[in-house]
Amino acid sequence: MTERSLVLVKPDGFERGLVGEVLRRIEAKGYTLVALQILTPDRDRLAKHYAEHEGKPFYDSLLEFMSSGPVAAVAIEGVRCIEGFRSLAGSTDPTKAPPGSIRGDLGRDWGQGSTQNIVHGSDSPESAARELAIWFPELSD
Ligand code: IDP
Ligand code: MG
Repeated sequence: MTERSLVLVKPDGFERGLVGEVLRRIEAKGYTLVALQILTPDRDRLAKHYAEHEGKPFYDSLLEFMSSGPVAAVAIEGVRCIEGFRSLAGSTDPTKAPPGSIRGDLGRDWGQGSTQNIVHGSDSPESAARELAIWFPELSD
């Protein structure tokens, strides 16, 4: 079934000029770009987006990192694109993410408090709906 997912090119990826490379991989995989916006997210938006991580040791540094500069927010579409983009992204820790994935090919540990791993991707249909409403309310019916 066709579904939508939220992808973010995080501040590290944006600063390194990797937005085009991430979009290239999404398009090469065959998913469609539905909406794209460049913005520096404020803490309110990030607190909603990362609500599940509130209280974890890395939460404050995560919000600090994510609000440190522009991100590219992208709504993508395709059959099983939620699962598919998670596969393109690779595992959370870029040191261990497999070569061939975005995080494995382009990411590394920079010794920062919050893991800088270039991209975010929704992890389930429920998360995708919740996150798309936060970043692209205009797409909701
Ligand atoms: P995901 O992005 O692969 O879905 P999550 O567990 O949802 O990973 O964590 C959200 C983000 O929080 C990660 O992408 C990473 O930037 C950061 N993060 C996760 N776990 C840690 C950690 O143990 N230390 C530092 N930062 C972390
Ligand atoms: Mg996650």
